[in-house]
Amino acid sequence: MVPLKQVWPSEFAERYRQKGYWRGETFRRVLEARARERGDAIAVVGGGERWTYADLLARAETAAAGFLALGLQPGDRVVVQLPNIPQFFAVVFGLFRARMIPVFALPAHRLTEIAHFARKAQATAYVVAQSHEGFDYRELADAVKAQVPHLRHAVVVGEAGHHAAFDAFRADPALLPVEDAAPSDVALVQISGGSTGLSKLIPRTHDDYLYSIRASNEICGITPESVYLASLPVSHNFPMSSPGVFGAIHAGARVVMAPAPDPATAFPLIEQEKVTITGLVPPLALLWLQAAPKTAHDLSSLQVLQVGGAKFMPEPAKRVGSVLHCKLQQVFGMAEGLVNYTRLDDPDAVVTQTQGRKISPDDEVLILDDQGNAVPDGEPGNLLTRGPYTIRAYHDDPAANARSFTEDGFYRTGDVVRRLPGGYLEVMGRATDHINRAGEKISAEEVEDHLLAHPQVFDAAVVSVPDRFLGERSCAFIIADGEAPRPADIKAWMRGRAIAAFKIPDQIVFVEDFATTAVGKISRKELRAALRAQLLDQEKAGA
Ligand code: AMP
Ligand code: DBH
Repeated sequence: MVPLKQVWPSEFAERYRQKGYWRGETFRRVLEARARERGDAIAVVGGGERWTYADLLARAETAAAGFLALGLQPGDRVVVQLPNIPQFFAVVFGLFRARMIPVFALPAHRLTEIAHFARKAQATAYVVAQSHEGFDYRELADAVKAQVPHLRHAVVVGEAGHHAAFDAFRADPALLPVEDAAPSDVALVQISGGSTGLSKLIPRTHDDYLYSIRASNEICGITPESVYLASLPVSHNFPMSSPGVFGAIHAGARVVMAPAPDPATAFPLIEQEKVTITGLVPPLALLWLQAAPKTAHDLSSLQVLQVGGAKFMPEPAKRVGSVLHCKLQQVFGMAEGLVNYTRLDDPDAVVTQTQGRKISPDDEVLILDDQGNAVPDGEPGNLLTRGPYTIRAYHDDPAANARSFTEDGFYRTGDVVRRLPGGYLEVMGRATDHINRAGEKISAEEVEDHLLAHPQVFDAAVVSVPDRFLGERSCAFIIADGEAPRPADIKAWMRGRAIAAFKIPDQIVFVEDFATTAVGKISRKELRAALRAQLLDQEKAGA
């Protein structure tokens, strides 16, 4: 079994500890401390439930006992795929209490992705909600168990059917481990959007993740009086940790779980719960800007709207203040680590035109040309980084690690940025071929690989195309093998591959050949670029 770890060279680890970034905190101790200090304060609201910090601790301990009673062991990995419901926190803090490691999947993931995460993490259990947005996760759990033999247990929040019922877990203090995890242990596993091939696993330690959360709280002004609305799916790194729901819990503040991020769901919650801060991806921010002037709901409690995950354009950015009567904060982060924020007291021009600056004085940021030389300030270049909360390696993936990390431990983000005065970054684009569809990262290669499995597909290239609403959409160029199927049939067939719906191409264009590749020496990367340029030219000519 490949051990799950994340290690910084000792001279770095020592420095990060000595500077007080890594404080020896663990998630278990954070919750225990909050329950001691603020036991009666409301921690989590959602789905008709209101849990105090004392309730949350008790529920986490019950969950921990339940997982252990199933026969799971400390150190086990557990794939967690839950929508924004309060039980998310009972499950996750329960796993922390039992010294088990959550692997976070998004609600949109399906069999292909879940089986991949479960295999890669050698997970022994899978936690789902009975259903969400019309999809039955219990059936998915059956399918995952059938494919992944070491995944022995599925635990269901709600009606469990023949699976283990989370609601039937019983407290049993005798089962709980006495010893806590070490702060340098892996606390949880995030999933990378993945620029090449399948998603990679990102192991984050208590030390590094809690540092990024604590520092984010300071930058974002989170206090015990804050109310954070989880609008985006909480399993995503942004609403989880920048500062997100864990930031709120670290501060002893309140988390409100929105079952969906649309204005019709979120606005009443903002009014009822006096929400002070939330985070959105740009397309949702556009929807909120459209809906806010017409709403009857009182949004005046909202102090900060964070926007991140994909580039927020300056024009809509300028409207946030006057339309939503709150501050905009741009957030440019990645599950691998580095997070940049505009600061709450920055001038408007900085907030609307940059994606912020790094959290930590010890975040090392390099902007290099393709030869590896530093570019002058103001010029675009490839962003590389290392620091006290940026990973040094993906889990069990030597090929990806060789590609993604330099020998001296810098992570190649794949983003093209330029440095502005004060160390602020502007995201200009990216060097890799993933598609950033409304903040969901899609690997072109992964989608091409699915398309190539279709009997009538001879070759396929998937590219990103600018989209007014999504920011980017995906377009698949396909050379048919014989008669071309209808695009709708290709899409229906893709759905049958049991993958997240956001990976199904938005647009499908059949072509006779990839003319530019006739010589066969051009790279797929150049092919994608050529096809993309061709499409944009055609659209321009047609417009
Ligand atoms: P992931 O590695 O899947 O966590 O996705 C992180 C990537 O999302 C970054 O490397 C950027 O490409 C993109 N991203 C995140 N936030 C922003 C932002 N505010 N502006 C532009 N791109 C962003
Ligand atoms: O897109 C991201 O992955 C992201 C965006 C903003 C992120 O991981 C984060 C903040 O922490």
